[in-house]
Amino acid sequence: MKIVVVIPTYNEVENIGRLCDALQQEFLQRPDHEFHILVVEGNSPDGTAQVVREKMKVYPNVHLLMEKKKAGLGAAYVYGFKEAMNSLQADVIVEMDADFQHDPKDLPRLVDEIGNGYDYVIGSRFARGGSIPKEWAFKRKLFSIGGNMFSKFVLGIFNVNDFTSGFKASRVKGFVDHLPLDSILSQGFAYKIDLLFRMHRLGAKIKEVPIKFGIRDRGDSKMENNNLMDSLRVVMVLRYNESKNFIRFFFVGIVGFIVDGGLFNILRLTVLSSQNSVLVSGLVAMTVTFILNNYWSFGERKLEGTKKKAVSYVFYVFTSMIPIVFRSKLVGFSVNKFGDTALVSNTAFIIGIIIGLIWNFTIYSKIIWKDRKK
Ligand SMILES: Nc1nc2c(ncn2[C@@H]2O[C@H](COP(=O)(O)OP(=O)(O)OP(=O)(O)O)[C@@H](O)[C@H]2O)c(=O)[nH]1
Ligand SMILES: [Mg+2]
Repeated sequence: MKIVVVIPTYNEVENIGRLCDALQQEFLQRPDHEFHILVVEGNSPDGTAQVVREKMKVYPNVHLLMEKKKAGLGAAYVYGFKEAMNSLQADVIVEMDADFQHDPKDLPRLVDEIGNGYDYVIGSRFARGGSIPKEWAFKRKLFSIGGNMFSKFVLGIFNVNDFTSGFKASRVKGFVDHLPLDSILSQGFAYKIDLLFRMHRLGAKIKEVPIKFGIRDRGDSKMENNNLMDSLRVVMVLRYNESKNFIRFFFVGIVGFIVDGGLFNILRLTVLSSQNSVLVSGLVAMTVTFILNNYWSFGERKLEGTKKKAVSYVFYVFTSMIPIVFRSKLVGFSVNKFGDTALVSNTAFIIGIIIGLIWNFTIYSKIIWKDRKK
């Protein structure tokens, strides 16, 4: 396999040369693979690029990509990923820091797991056997551990413990080449959470390999103060995007309820009998929710064409009636079995509503407004 180790640098003059040397030693451990180093340089004023150029004379597998100016970690990686795929034709891309916090000796273990069939191998500080530096201030430890727990639960990815590790190996074919690199949610540190989430959604087989995350060897940290807030923002945006259809569907349901109830009473008090009012208001509410769902809740999967809309509408009305009939049967059954009390009938009613929500959302999102891109 062709493996490209992408290393972003900003003012790493004291580290990058030594890291290039150390990595070459590790490459020798896996002679079956072809290794390259791609340094993405943020136009450091300290002469980092010059050190890389010196190493390029010694090692033909070292490459330098110059950014016009420092634009953040996410931006540097996107630039590096594209170059690794397009110019270097990488099969595997490794992300790694320049400051020896990631031990070059761990590289073969990461690469081996790609060879074992995994698509996304994370050098994990929070897997059993991994660690963060004990020298870190309490606040940084807390943010790191807390942020990872938060990401795990909000994003619902339970087989990952380290969402912000910067030491990873990714398979290109079917995965990195499918990432929307031009629309990542953060130009900074939080790009990691976004890409991890997208790799997971692409169905990547993920493996965590424990690593001991060291302390920066030499030079100064480039950690941005807004990393934590930016990471929280990315997690929340990802969550919202995932749940957007459901949240909108839910609000459309409330609108439907208001239209149904309001119209029922208006008609009942004016032109129609109660029995007919309920039929008309029900149908109008269904039509309103169908239109709102089509243009808003599932707007990105809108139904096109009159025939398609008509057929879907009939199906919509039919399938949406099923939970209503079911709820009526459930209430009837419950009061017969447990007694006709307010508690029994309302509990059955609410259970019926919840089952109806799940039923309708499943039918709408999986059949009527099926996501054909997936
Ligand atoms: N090209 C580029 N590289 C960057 C940028 N920000 C950070 N880097 C590099 O990305 C890697 C990670 O940055 P670090 O400053 O080590 O961040 P960190 O590991 O979270 O923080 P420390 O524990 O303090 O080292 C290093 O190799 C940096 O030189 C950037 O904006 N552009
Ligand atoms: Mg570092």
